[in-house]
Amino acid sequence: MCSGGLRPPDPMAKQCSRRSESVATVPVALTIAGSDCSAGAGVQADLKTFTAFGVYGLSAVTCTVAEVPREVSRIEPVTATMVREQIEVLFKNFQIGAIKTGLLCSADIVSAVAEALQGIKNQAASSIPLVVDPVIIATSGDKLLGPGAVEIYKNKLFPLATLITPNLDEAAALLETTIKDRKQMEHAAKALAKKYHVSILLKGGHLRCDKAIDLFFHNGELKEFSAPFVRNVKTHGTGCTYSAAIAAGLASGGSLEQAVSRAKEFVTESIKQHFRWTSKSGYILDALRHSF
Ligand code: PXL
Repeated sequence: MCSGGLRPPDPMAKQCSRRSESVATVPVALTIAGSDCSAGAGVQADLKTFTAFGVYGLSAVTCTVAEVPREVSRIEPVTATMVREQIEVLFKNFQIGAIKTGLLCSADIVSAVAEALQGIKNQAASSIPLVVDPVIIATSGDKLLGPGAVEIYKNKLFPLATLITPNLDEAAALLETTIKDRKQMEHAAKALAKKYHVSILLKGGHLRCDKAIDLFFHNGELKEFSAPFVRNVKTHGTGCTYSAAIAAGLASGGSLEQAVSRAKEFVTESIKQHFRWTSKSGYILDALRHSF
């Protein structure tokens, strides 16, 4: 039976109009990194961080890592062609405000990422900030990067970076030296900035003093970011979280210094408020709580 013009209001129509009124545009950031199945590091940590900053996170996965916080059991790379395709399809479609790289796994993948980002840079009117976290060794001590990859970082990826965020071991490996105290940290941060013409955030957490001291060398000036060292937390993924938080700050339009400062607060809080479980074999499993 046809009821003519006396149809009841369509509830879906109301919902749709309400939805379209509240459509929001948020900043977008991209992580190019590995997948950590225990979700404390890698792409999983990065996406949680982007979300905590109110940034929409995209990901290009470089490898799959089977691991738990204290042990890496297996790493398998994605093909370099597939990594490149993920990056290119995302750039063709999204307005990406900042990029970070994490674990890139092999020399071939570092090279593919650098070539893809160089191609995008050549096409774009302005360059997109790039934070490079040069992940070489896991917190557990496991080697994460294949042979020859460090050379490709130096020659192809660092020249595209806005900021490089090594920890002490990574900076020491890049400079082929050792870094044991605050003074040597300062030398290393300046030496890396000079060598690669880029800003440096050297993370000193591994010095294990009362404070977690990071040195930021930017535009010829050295600035210290420090926070009380949080003891007895056996977590991993702090480096991933830190660089993702910086990328989120940059995607949101902040300056590099503002982004680093806020990221340091975020990492410190995320460690302080960590989660804890006991594994089936009796080990403690800690994980960052990605929040302010
Ligand atoms: O924390 C370094 C790191 C980065 N990326 C992935 C990892 C790890 C540590 O294990 O698995 C994917």
